Amino acid sequence: MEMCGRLVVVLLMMMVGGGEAQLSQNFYRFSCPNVEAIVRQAVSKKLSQTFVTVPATLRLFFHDCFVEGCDASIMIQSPTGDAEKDASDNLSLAGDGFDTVIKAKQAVEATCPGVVSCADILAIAARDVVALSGGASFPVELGRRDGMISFRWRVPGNLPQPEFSFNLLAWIFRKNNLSVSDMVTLSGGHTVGFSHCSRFAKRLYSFNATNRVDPSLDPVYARQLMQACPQNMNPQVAVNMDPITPNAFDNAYYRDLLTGRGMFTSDQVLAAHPLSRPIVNNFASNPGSFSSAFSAAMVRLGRTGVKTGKQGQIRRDCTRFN
Ligand code: HEM
Ligand SMILES: *[C@@H]1O[C@H](CO)[C@@H](O)[C@H](O)[C@H]1NC(C)=O
Ligand SMILES: *[C@@H]1O[C@H](CO)[C@@H](O)[C@H](O)[C@H]1NC(C)=O
Ligand SMILES: CC(=O)N[C@H]1CO[C@H](CO)[C@@H](O)[C@@H]1O
Repeated sequence: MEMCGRLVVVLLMMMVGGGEAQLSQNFYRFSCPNVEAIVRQAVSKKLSQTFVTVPATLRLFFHDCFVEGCDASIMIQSPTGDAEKDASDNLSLAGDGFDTVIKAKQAVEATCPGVVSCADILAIAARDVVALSGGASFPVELGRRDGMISFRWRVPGNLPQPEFSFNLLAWIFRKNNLSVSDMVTLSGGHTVGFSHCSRFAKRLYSFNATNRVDPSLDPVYARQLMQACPQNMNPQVAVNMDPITPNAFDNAYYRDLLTGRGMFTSDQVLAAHPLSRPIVNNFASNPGSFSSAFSAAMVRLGRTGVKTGKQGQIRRDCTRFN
């Protein structure tokens, strides 16, 4: 009887497990076999127009995944301005990331209408921009469905902030099933792209009661940043986050951290904390281990809160629910 009960439980668990659709690398092999080539072509074309395609698309993927899961909820445009993309955290999401996904979706729809989700197109595009700017390429998992929820009020608290402590950062990544190691690795995304001065000005001008300038900043770098970002600057001004090789997806970000040139507190704490410092040291001197770790961490990021099977929908227009 006892044995029988256990068997039923095991069988039930197997059925539930088996019924739960999973992401897979060849999800569209019959329904849209060329999807990856089509997306890549659209991404390459966009990249040939502007490099911003790279950081904009990568950051868009990260913000999408951390709010409601990787379900293209970030893409929704609301006539009343209350969608996820309208949250203040998204104010600085570059339009070129949205445009990349919209263009890629149009190209995919022309060949395989109504089959490929916007969430998957964003995941493929994020993989492609990394590879096209000198980073590693990796097989991307597919089969995500597009979400039905996108509200600006659901963003606060889900995205990490540049002034966050190590523990707060680690907690917010943990919530998304990502480890400290994944967090250090994915933060390497800051090897490309820009930050607006307002996101780190406090470190230059009003750090705390004893230090006007954040003492963890290299003093020469701090002076350069003050020149680029004078007090009362134009809020549109943005600076490269990786001062060494801003347009290459390489491991320079980690060398920046070791020399006090992390842009945000959230970057610099990774070089200071005993749990992350060894990882930073390894990536700084070992580009190959950064590349392979980044590929694996992107795959894990891409599994965050995904909808599969009959959940959600395949949006026809990424910016609107069907
Ligand atoms: C660890 C916590 C993180 C924090 C606190 C953080 C915060 C920020 C902030 C404040 C900016 C500047 C936005 C602006 O002023 O325009 C930024 C830019 C960026 N972030 Fe992060 N980020 C984090 C992790 C990540 C991750 C995991 C990725 C992707 C793997 C990523 C990719 C980017 C990219 C590519 C940019 C440049 C965007 C552009 O140039 O358009 N970030 N981040
Ligand atoms: C200011 O920051 C420094 C460096 O992080 C720290 O040692 C010091 O205790 C802080 N002072 C105050 C008043 O918070
Ligand atoms: C984290 O993993 C657990 C167990 O697999 C899963 O139930 C949960 O939905 C995941 N959370 C996210 C945000 O993906
Ligand atoms: C790119 C984009 O849609 N940014 C929006 C982010 O949110 C602010 C409001 O908080 C909008 O004004 C931006 O247009």
